[in-house]
Amino acid sequence: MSPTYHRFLLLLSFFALSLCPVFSQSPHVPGQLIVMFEPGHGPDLLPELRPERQLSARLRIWLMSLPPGADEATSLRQIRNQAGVILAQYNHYVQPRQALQTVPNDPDFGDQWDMNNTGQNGGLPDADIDAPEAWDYTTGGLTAAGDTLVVAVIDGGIDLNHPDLNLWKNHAEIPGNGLDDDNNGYIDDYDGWDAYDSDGSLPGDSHGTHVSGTVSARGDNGLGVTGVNWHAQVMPIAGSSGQEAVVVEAYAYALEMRMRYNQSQGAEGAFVVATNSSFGVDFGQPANFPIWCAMYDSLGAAGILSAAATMNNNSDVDQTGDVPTACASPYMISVTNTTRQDLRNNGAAFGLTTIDLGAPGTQILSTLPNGNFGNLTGTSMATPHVAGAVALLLSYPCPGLIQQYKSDPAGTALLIRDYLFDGTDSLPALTGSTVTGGRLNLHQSMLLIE
Ligand SMILES: [Ca+2]
Ligand SMILES: [Ca+2]
Ligand SMILES: [Ca+2]
Ligand SMILES: [Ca+2]
Repeated sequence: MSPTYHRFLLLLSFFALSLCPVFSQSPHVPGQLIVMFEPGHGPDLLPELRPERQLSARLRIWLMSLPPGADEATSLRQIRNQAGVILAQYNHYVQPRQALQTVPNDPDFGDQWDMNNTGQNGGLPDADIDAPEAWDYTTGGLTAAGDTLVVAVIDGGIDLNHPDLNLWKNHAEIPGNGLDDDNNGYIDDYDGWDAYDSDGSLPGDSHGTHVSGTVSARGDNGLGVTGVNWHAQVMPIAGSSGQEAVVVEAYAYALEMRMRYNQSQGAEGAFVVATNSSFGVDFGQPANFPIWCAMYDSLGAAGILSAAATMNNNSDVDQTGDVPTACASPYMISVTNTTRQDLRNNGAAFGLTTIDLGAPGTQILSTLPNGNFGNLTGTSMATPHVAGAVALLLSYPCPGLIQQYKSDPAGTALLIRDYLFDGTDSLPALTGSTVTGGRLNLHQSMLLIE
């Protein structure tokens, strides 16, 4: 990341401070203020307030009470402007965050170390993405403005009948009648799109079923596992291997649906906020794949971030190249694979300038065909945590965030990416070998929105 670009991101973060005014007034003790005075000053400076007690003699901090009936906001503003006062604020209620963790009732959740690592099976406690802490704020599904969040999973196919998956459907399309009912250029695209055969009939696939469950298996439904999102919808698009032409057609479907949503204010298309690609061309050189790499900029311009799995071999992508994870687009987030000990899986690639962050990808429990559940390992399993995280952050109950996202989809997508990067847990195993030096942490990224 260039220094200029980093400054740009910092600037975006600064503006983001005002995105969530609803949350700027947390619950507080009525009529009480905490005031920090300059040296040589104290409660005498504010004779209309009653000093309750001194909280720090060294820092000159006092708990004070306003006179009965005083308007809190007006008083606070005046006191903040008073000479001799350094800081003044409400006396907010504070809750023990640990006790608030939102844990779903899915029976296999205890084996999902990626979401909540308790040290099960020899893991390192807290080597996880802090999902229960993040779910205190939102469990995904809708934006603050009521948009249904959709993640396009481009893979080999999917089990369309798995009872633990949240699957998107194109309700404007009538399946199987040979007509393009919604006039979007795709015939019978009711379940998604199959870019292998250019039709709406999706093949089954264990890899795609597993990846989709990590994005958004149904949470708290008493069955199986839970995804990063409990309710967001997966748009399955088949087209993760074979020829590059298939991959381009696959991405183009996700882009078309989001562009239609943007241009119709949500009346048409789908609110695709992220794509997931757990495939690629090992050691591919981006210069030879200009159209594939440029798809990420086109998707980004529409507001879509794309999570991409890097190679499953112990290589430095900065040196060797890889497609897509060496593509230059800022809207493509490249992901490597971490273990339950917070180490980089030694069969996963890295790169100080090319691979952005790590996410859990080793022995990940998720959905498998025919209603099954099971473990898989690979960068493929790491990446959907990031794609799911994009949708989870956009479900944060902040009207300002979603307003900004709709008025500036591309800029706000980069802001979300910045939250993901800045919220990572720094790990020795990733420092110096990835852009962020860290592993995804949903909760810390969510706190950056506030
Ligand atoms: Ca944790
Ligand atoms: Ca159609
Ligand atoms: Ca049709
Ligand atoms: Ca479930």
